[in-house]
Amino acid sequence: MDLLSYLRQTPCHDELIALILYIAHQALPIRNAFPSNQMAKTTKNASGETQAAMDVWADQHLIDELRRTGLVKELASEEQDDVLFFEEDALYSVVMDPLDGSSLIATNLSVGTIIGIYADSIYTDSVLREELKKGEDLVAAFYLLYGPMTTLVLSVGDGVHSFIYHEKVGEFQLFHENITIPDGTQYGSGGTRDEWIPAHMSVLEYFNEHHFKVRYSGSFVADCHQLLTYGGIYTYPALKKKPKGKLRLLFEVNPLGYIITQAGGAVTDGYKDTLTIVPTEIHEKTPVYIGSKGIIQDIERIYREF
Ligand code: AFP
Repeated sequence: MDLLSYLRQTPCHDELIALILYIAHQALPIRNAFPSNQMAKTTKNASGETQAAMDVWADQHLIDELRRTGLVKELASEEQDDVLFFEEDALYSVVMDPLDGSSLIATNLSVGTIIGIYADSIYTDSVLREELKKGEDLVAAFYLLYGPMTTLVLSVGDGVHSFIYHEKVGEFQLFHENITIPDGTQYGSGGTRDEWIPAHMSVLEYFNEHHFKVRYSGSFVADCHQLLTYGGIYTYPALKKKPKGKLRLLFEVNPLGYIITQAGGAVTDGYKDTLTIVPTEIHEKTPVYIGSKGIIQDIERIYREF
């Protein structure tokens, strides 16, 4: 079954279907742009990080394409300082990390594009534009993973399904239906030992006691993707000097949190489900533990002791 046939079986509005398909089909131009965009840039993004040429290329490409569709009301990108306002009457708004895992571009390891879609606006009130929506308000989230295969993993609120791009037919075909995340015994942690807070050290002790092995690539989207197969945990915790960690709530943690939760997993900042956080600004960061539900429950129990 191809992506369009799958989406037509869901209650998704026609405009949402068109938007998902349109973004999905940007996978090919993005993939094709890697060879000529290998160098690092001197520019910095809204979080103060040096951008890779591919970050800038993918960001501009998706901005231009999404503006052109007429299907997007507001677009917030990890690479842009502010929300972009497109079509006032459009039914959906998009949050995106155009290229996640940019430090891996030069190594040819897997990176991806992360997309979250809200009905109407990114804000709870599209006129006042004061309060931003929570992750649990997303109506769809998906990512494109540029690995040995081009994979799309999607949830529109009815479980998680993966699709593989078949170049000969120019279509995404269903690969795995109703993916559920197993328990697993692997973890990957961002940050360094000297930066970790005591609660996180206790979590790592728990991983050691349970004989977890390490899997951490430097690409959040790729590491979450392997969680869907093997289970376990990805974490970028609060650090001593960075209490909110590194990952962006709107662009990274919420879309992946939505997908992993739909697959029967869970996501937490150590104390609460990050999908319930009301963001105070678009580039807000949050500590994150994401993956198998039982392990997340144990992690929250460990955090309650601190
Ligand atoms: P970007 O490539 O979008 O900047 O994201 C990179 C990232 O947020 C996430 O994908 C990685 O897991 C994490 O950073 C890696 O950070 P470290 O290099 O500090 O381990």
